[in-house]
Amino acid sequence: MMLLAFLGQATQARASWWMPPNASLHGTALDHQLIINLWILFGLFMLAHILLFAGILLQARQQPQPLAHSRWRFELAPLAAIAILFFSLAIWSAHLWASQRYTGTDPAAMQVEVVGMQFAWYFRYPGADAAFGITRPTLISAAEGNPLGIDTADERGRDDFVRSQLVLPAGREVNLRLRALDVIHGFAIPAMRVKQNAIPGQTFNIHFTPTVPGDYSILCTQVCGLGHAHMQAVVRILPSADFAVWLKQQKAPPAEGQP
Ligand SMILES: [Cu+2]
Repeated sequence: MMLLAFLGQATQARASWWMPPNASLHGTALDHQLIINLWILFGLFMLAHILLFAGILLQARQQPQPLAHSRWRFELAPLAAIAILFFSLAIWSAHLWASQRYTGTDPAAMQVEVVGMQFAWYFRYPGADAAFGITRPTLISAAEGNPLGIDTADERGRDDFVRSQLVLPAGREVNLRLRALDVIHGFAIPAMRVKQNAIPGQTFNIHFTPTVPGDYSILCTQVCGLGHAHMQAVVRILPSADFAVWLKQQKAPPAEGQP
């Protein structure tokens, strides 16, 4: 009965301690890789303990003998096998990660700039010209509705608009340009299986395809200061027709605090 009650509780708790359901195209492969890793590690853990207890029981019955030269083979072979296994897993996961970071983005991908600063995320859309305008640190003024310092003297920047909520269409690839204005922040959307640091002075690109419409949490995963725990935002994935309507409604200059 105790066990049943525990299993029941564990199933209920699963929603909070396991990852949220995947809502992106590449996430399926990542989840698959994680599950295989966990099963392999569980198998090795069990095997190691079976060998350990078998060794203890056998030792208790037999007189200890000096290590024979031929036993090296039995020790080196499993060691080599485990090394090959771990290297293969590492190469496989690095390959999956690189496909999100380093391979080229679809030319038709949405472009959005994500800027982290203590303690908020800002999302800049390039507007109708699909090009981001120049930003200048001296123009940064959240009070004047220009938190990223967009220079309106640059024609490309005039139709840029900045929002505090990320809105994306389902089924279309998006390329995020990640920047940080003050310290290192960690941009993470657990439901999209996306995670990448944003570092001042550098721009990182990360691309993915959201598949399931809905609202998902965006978190900061680097302790970036006292307000770190509150550095959260929402990504809203809309069906592509709804997204087109939303995009039409957006106008530069940015309206502060409007999704
Ligand atoms: Cu942060």
